[in-house]
Amino acid sequence: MRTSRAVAAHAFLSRPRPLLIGGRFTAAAAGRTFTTVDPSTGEALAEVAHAGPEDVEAAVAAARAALDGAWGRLPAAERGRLLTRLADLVEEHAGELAELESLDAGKPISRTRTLDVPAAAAQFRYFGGWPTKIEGETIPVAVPDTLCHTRKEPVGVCAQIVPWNFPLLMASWKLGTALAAGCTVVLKPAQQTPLSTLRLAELIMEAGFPDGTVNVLTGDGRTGAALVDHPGIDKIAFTGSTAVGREIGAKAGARFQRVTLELGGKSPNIVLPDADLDAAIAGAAEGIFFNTGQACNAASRLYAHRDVFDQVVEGVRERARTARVGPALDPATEYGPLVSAEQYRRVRGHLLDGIAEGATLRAGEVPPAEPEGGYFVRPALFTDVTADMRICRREIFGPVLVAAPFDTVDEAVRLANDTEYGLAAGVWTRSLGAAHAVAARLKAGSVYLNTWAPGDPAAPFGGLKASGVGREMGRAGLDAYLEPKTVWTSLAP
Ligand code: TXE
Repeated sequence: MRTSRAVAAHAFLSRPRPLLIGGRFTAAAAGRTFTTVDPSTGEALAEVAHAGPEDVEAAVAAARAALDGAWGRLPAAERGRLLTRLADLVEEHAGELAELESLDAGKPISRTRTLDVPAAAAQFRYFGGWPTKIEGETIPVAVPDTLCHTRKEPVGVCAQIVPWNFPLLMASWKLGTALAAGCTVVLKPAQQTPLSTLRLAELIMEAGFPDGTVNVLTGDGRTGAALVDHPGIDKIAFTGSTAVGREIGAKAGARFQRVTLELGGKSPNIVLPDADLDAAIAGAAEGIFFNTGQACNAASRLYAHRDVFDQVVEGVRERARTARVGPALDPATEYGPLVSAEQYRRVRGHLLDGIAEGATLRAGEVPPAEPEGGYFVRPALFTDVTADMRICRREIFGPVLVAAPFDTVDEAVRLANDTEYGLAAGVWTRSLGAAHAVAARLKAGSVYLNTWAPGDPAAPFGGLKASGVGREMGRAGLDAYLEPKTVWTSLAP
């Protein structure tokens, strides 16, 4: 077991990690476990319970019992208090959570300390304010002697399936919203990165949430599929690949389950000729290389006006060349390894694809066929690309940028929108008018003007087309966990 330098996380890593079902930490019914690995070294980190169908059954039953019982009866103010308490606990244990996240996901400690963990706490704090503000409406109906009003009720038992690129943050996005709405949850972290969520599960119980309100099942896609297929699930919230999202969306549609899907992207970043080029270059590089490119809203396609193209490419190339790639626990590391050997092979395959298609690799390199220790891939940049190349169309989910010039704004907008995805898009320009005119024409759930990917729990996030269905965070995210019920009352004398 590799625990060196992870001081705060040491105790947590030294024991096998159980499931959370109905308020009890328990081994999987069938006794199965799996190993989670440190992507910075390729070495084993911890043994984790692998939930099977019996565990899914027990967790869904526990979530239903909590919904119909102690959790369902809590006043809204109490739900808010528990969420706020959880935010406090996440902050109190920030050092340990950051270490666990860095070890398990390969995310640089400088980022998990300043971004992932504080942002997770902020989710719970923001959503802790919502329960007492969830109000129905009085409807001015034309029916005589009649009162018509709506109640906003929780959707019910929710299956929440999260990926490995922001394990703690994605869990907190999903949990904060569901719990604020009064739902109960069975949460499944990704098999690559279960540890921070399992520590969060302990904090949830410490905060005082009633047994069964949140259940955590660790396991792989089979565990996720068993959860999705359980008839006791009222809503599914999924973040992951478009392929699995399509499958889940079809199943949910057939059963009339509520569903939100946050899927892949191939987001365009447009640099107009009047842009502040230093800012645009820094934003373009960080937009794709952040989290080693493993972000659904990564700025993976760069379109720069022909007049500034060479300068922008040179700036990004220099940034890629000097980027500090290293182990996650090294405080100097800017970009860590990819999350798994599988992701390493996938990204390597995309790099080979780009070269075979005739693109020019201007920065980065094809790593060895098999990882030597950690799963490191240096930031890469392709030019001489055409829109039909696979590296321009497929989500790579690694630190690989494709860059192409354009001559007119119309051409930039056409190139930007020429994708099956629609998650995010960016524009860099000093002209406020041009920024907003282009933003209005971009088919994306989020548009960033002279910035890339700021976020806030109050701001909705989600995609169009193959990037998903629905929004998370903010009021729009909360609405996805609420059902309006229309109540008619006769006031006839
Ligand atoms: O995703 P999966 P993978 C993209 C990215 C990446 C690719 C593959 O392009 O290279 O997907 O990653 C669970 N029913 N994104 O294979 O399989 C799984 O256990 C129910 C984009 O890791 O979709 C995990 O918890 N659940 C993305 C979660 O789904 C299933 C983030 C995601 O795994 C399941 C991650 C099934 N049949 C990958 N199969 C983003 N939008 O940010 C798997 N799972």
